[in-house]
Amino acid sequence: MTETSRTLVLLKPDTVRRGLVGEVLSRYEAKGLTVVAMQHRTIDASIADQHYVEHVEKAFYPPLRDFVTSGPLVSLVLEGEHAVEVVRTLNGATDGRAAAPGTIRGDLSLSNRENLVHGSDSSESAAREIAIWFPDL
Ligand code: RTP
Ligand code: MG
Repeated sequence: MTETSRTLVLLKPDTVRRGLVGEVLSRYEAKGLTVVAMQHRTIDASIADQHYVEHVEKAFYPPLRDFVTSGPLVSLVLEGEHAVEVVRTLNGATDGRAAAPGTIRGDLSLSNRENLVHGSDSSESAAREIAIWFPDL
């Protein structure tokens, strides 16, 4: 039997501002992943700090926090075969300037910070992040 898993994805404020929500979402759906939860919201710093707990002490965090709280974003849970790894592959490398063509960041971002999307980096991270964004799921 095929095993399915879930991952937490953010379409960050640059995706919403640039009108790329449909473009990015369609790539996940076209790949075969299923949207099982989705919300459009603007977060405050405390949610950002919880989500990015591994980064809060890093030098790049203050501008990252300003960015992710700068306007509405779309949070979603995607489900499918190897969802965590598949989303990371579709997203591409962190820095849009270095990300491979064909990936979301490689095709659509020129930034190391405003890189359009977030995807959980492990199944443990996915469980932790889904509990933050969708506590009722
Ligand atoms: P994400 O968590 O958003 O899926 O991205 P990632 O795993 O590829 O990257 P990560 O290392 O977890 O960094 C989280 C987000 O912080 C911003 N960032 N800025 N040096 C910098 O200025 C820098 N490094 C990372 C990016 O928005 C990155 O996605
Ligand atoms: Mg990460």
